[in-house]
This record gives sequence, structure tokens and C-alpha cells, in this order.
Amino acid sequence: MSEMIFQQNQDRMIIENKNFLQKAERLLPRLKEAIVHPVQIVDVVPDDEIIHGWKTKHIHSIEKLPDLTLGKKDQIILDFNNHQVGYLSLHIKPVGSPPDAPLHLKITFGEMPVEVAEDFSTYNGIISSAWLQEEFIHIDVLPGILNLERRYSFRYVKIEVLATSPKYKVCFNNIVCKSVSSADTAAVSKLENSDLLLKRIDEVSIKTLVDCMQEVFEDGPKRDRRLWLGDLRLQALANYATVKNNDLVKRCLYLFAGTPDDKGRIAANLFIKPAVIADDTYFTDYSLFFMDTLVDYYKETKDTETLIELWPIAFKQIENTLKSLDTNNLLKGEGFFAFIDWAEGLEKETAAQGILIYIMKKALSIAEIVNKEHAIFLADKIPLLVEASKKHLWDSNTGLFISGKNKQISYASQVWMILAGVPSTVEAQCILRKLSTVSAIEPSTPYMYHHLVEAYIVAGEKETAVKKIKEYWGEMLKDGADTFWELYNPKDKTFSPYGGYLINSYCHAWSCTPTYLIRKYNL
Ligand code: RAM
Repeated sequence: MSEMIFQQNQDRMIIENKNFLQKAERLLPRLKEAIVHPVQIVDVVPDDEIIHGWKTKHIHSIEKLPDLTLGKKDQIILDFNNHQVGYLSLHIKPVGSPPDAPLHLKITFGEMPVEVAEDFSTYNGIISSAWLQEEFIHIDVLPGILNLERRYSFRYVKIEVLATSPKYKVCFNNIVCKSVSSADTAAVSKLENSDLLLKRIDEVSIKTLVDCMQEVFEDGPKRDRRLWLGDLRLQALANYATVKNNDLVKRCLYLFAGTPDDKGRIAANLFIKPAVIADDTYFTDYSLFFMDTLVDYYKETKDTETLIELWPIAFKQIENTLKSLDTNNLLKGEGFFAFIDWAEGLEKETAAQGILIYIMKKALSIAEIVNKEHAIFLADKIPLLVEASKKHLWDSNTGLFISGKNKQISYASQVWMILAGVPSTVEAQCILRKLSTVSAIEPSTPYMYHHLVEAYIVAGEKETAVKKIKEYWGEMLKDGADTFWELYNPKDKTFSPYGGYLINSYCHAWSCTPTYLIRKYNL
């Protein structure tokens, strides 16, 4: 289980920018709805060869089913054939004598077979079990229609009858899901690519993005169902390459810009209801990514007004981070708290330094348009940080970047230094080649894997980039992904930083980037 517990910052004060929040409110999207029906009844059966040890087995197709009548202790598992985000409703009729006791039901939702196979009481991890998707319901009046108020994220629905009475059973019909998303899939252009695996990866990436696009870009519709800045940055890129709902990116930028704290810091994530609330978690890397997301948004839309309005708060994140540099121009220990990846034991200083340089260069790419002094400042400062990285973080013995007191070698350090352009293209190629021959801390999320693929592209190694996408996201497909996952370690498919794979999210925004990579770089 990960030792990373997000810091609490309960003493901070939020300085709301009402104007920005109103702008965000005006950009609230209307959700598009679709009615979806289950297609078959399945069972889940153990199989050691399959991820998490469970696979589904076809029992009946829905049309061929005589009826769905269940008594006490009976259960069925419905398969909706693909991932859904939405609201379940079902009609329930009593069969037999008039119901002389309430109906007690348990309904469990699963993105993956394991969630409708294993008992949720076995989960004992560090984040709340309340995320596990199950409902216990009493129904007093029958016949009736059960409309579940909570939105769920699932492919499978298990209905268990916990109790009726000896005198009656219940019959279910009209089981439907009202699926919701704010994405406009009509805008997606056809992918001209003859590689069938890449096509399928592209398709599932888009499905992942679409299912995470709600009133904001959510990180995952099962969990955390909220707006995280690190996820937003990547979703925005996939969005530009596909559904092009650029106003949703703009809305999310204004939401973050509308809720800084008294130090000008942008929170790592926001809760949207009952009102916009900045979480008391701050990550140096995520705050910096506000600038990246803004610059990408500007480059995509040429919306100068938004750029000019949000530039000061974006630049503030750079200024805040620069205060943490030591006398050698390095980000060191105490001064910052970065996420980077969920990889256990990862030393983050070098990756964070790389992110800072990457962001400053990105800001410099358009600073002239907005603020000439900032452009001069950045142009002066960036070489100092690059030099410091080469001098103190490069290990000439191994030919790799190192991080922390123990000179740790990780993918994250190399990747972010390459993305920051610290090594030359030829050096980057050598680093990536060497990396696969040494023992290094590996990526543990599709999020870090995305950056690894980008590093190969920056190093001019397109073929390896494609190979990596196929190996990683392709393997997820083989393991049964309908949408791409939050966590995936092909060497340990039970991996969860939270203490149990039941709580992992199996439709996760930061995993949707292959569509961007394939389309943007013509892979
Ligand atoms: C988790 C979520 C989210 C991510 C943070 C750092 O809570 O998966 O996507 O941005 O971690």
C-alpha cells in the first residue's frame, strides 16, 4: 500500500474570484442522455488466468429470458455490454400473494467482473469504502418503479433479493440505464489508421474520455468523480483531438482560477457541489500544470481574452514554486510536495525539477503575447535551472538522472528531464535505451506511462512509442478493458496504491491519452 497520504492544509484561506466563478457557471454544459438496456444475464466464475481471478459466463440473452422472477436469496447479474455512466431504473411487480412484507434488495454495480464477484467487506484500504458501488434498499409499496438517485459507473449490475416473504416473489422488467455525458461525439473525426489494435485503443480512449466528461472533466465517474488538475490537463489534450468541447476546458480553468488560497495557490482538485470548494490538497506539479493547460487551451482556441485573464494566476504558480528552489537552483525535499506518480518509494525531486523547467518553457512560448517582463524573466531563469539539473542531477557513471539522497534511478526522473528538454535528442535516446537495461522505479499508472510515451516521441523514437502504447494499453484491452483504468501494472495486475483493487477506478481520465498521442503524432 502506498505511503503517500495527501497533505492537509486546513489553515489556508480561500480567496474566491466571483467573476471567474460566474464565468465558469455560465459555461455549465447540458448533459446528453441515452437510454441503454442490458443485453445479457451473466454469472461470474473464478479463473486464475484472468485479471483479478474472475471472468463472466453467458447465461441468457435478455430477449430470450422467460421472465426475471426472483425470490429470497436469488440473484442475477445483468451485463450492459459496455461501460455506462448514468442512472438505473427498474420496474418491480410482486408475484404470488399480496406483499405482506417489504422487499429488501441489494444492488451492486461493477465496472469490472471482480466488483460483482467479491464481497466489498473484504476491502480494508486507505480510502473510503463508501466509493464501492452498492445500495441496500427497502421497498414498501409494490408494484412500483425503482429509480436510483445516485449516478453509477458500471457495465455489470448485480441484483440480490435479500428478503421478500414466504408468500411472494418479485418480477423485474424495464431495466434501463439513462446514460449521461457532456461530450459531443459527433465532432470526432474518423481515424485514418490501418492498424486494428491502434484503432481499438483509440476507440476505447475516446469512450474513457466521454464517460469522464460530465459537468466538469471528472477524473473517474466511479471515483473520485471530481475535477483534478493533473487529469484535466491530459483530458483537455484528448478533447482537442476528438470531441472538441473546448468550452468545458475553459469552464474548468475558470473554476480553478476562481478558488486560489491566500498564497495564490491553485488546489490539486475541486469539489463542485453544493458549491465550488477547493480541496485542501496542493501538489506543486498539479498547480504548475495550470499554466500548461492554459497555454494548450490558448494554442487550440486562440482565445486571447481567457489567456490574458488567467495568465497572472498561472504565472503565480511558477513564482510560488521558484521560492522553493535552494541556492543551487534545485527543488529540494521540504519546499514542495508533488504527486508525479503512484509508484511506491519514488523520489520526486528530479521529476519535479523537470516539470518546473517544462512549464517555464511552455509559458515562455507565449509569454511575449501577454507579459513581456515575464518573458524576459523566464528566458533568464530557465538556463539556470537547466544548468543546475545537468550539474547536480546527472550521474555520469550511469548516464542517467538520479533523484534524492540515495541517488534513485526512476523512469519518472528521466521522462520529465527529457520532456523538459534538459538532455539533447541524442542524449534522450541514450537515456531511454539505458533505462530499459537497469533496475529503475517503473511507472505504475497510465498517467506516468503517457509521459513515457511522450518522452519517446520527443526523442524521435516514434516506433518505440507505438510499441509502448500497444504493449501497455493493448494489454489492458486483453485484460478486458471497456474503458481504460486508473492503475495498471502489467507485472502486478492486482496493484492498487489504496490497499485493494476493488476500490480502483476502471474508467479513468488520465488513461484516455492514446487517442491524443495517435492522432496528434500520426502514430
Ligand atoms: C487520485 C485520482 C486522481 C489523481 C490523484 C492524484 O485520487 O486517481 O485521478 O489525479 O489521485
